[in-house]
Amino acid sequence: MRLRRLPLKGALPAAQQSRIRGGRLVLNRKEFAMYTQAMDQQPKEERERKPVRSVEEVELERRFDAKIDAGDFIEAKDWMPEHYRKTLLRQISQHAHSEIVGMLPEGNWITRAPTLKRKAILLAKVQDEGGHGLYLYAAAETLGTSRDQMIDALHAGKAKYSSIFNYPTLSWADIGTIGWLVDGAAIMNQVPICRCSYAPYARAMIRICREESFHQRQGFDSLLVMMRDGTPEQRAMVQDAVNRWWWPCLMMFGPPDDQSPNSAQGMRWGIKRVSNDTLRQKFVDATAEQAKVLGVTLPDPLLKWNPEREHHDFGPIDWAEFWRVVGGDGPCNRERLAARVKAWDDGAWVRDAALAHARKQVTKQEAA
Ligand code: BYC
Repeated sequence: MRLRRLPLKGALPAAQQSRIRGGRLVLNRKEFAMYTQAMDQQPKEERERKPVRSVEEVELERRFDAKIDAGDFIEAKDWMPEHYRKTLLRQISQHAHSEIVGMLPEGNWITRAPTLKRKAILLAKVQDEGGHGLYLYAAAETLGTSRDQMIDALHAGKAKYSSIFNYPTLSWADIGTIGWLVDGAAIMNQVPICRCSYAPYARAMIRICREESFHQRQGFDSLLVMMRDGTPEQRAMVQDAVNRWWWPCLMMFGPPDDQSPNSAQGMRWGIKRVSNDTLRQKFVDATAEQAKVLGVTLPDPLLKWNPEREHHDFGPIDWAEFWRVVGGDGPCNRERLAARVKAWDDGAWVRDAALAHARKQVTKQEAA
């Protein structure tokens, strides 16, 4: 079988470098560990120094830029600038962590779902989130960092995940509201990523978006049933949930465009197709109409259709709260991280058993 060395590293002897084997990436852990350590330990002035680039590298970058400009996809085996690789790794791994941590607030209500039908729907949805996390870890691994390294960064508090999952789920209506608003915001943000320039991420997003659309609809349906056929207490419960989730959902799209350090480059590379503020506005416009159908009020006295802009105006977002939550000081940050670390530790026996089974298979194959 033909082996092809990846053009990423040069620090190890050729025999120890990572390769593409039969179309699959075969990682050398030692190589990647060396690589990330080197990144972390460089002094600031060295990190900021523009690297000397060979003629070959300049030509590779020119070809890469031309591909991006033509709207072509970049595959894992293609040459890519180091900063493009790191930006994607940051975004995809954060996205994967969000899906996995996102299982927790809803998982909290599986045992308390009010009917068998709602329990089955919620179980399927939470399992879907787990699946999304796995597709995304797999997409991120094609960029040369192992899933273990990404999970370690999450558990060490070094990696981000979506701010929205640091809020508590206080009533059953929170589950419908997460489906309607959180998944609704997720779809708005994620549909453009189906056209992301990095093909493995775009492919994962196509599958994910199909499932997210079911998630959003089941949430809306659950709230509609309570609002139409429920008691006054149940309707009040829905309104209370919407009041608590509305503003954190608007924060999901990230900081305003003029305060978003990664947007310009992300857009240039076709990683991001639509800006944070544009997506937020689209979400407000869509949900303001859906709220009328549900019969709930969105908790913003300034929310109003503006015929000149042909969009809804809305009130100011509390960005200090957003940065507090992103910085680790939201209502549930500590609880969420502790739950993930515990799940990892409790699952050690499963990983050990899987490894023992794999070893047995190899021994059997070698003996045959
Ligand atoms: N929460 O320059 P910016 C789901 C960070 S899963 C936390 O605009 P960028 C679901 C940002 O990372 C939802 N951090 O960044 C799952 C950056 O920090 P670093 C997750 C945030 O990347 C289960 C800094 O702020 N979706 O929906 O250009 C059940 C400056 O921001 C947040 C995705 O991950 C936030 N909300 O744009 C139900 C989608 N916002 O990394 C639902 C993929 C910003 O420089 N990701 N930050 O230290 C994206 O589309 C983009 O990464 C973002 C941010 C729009 C989120």
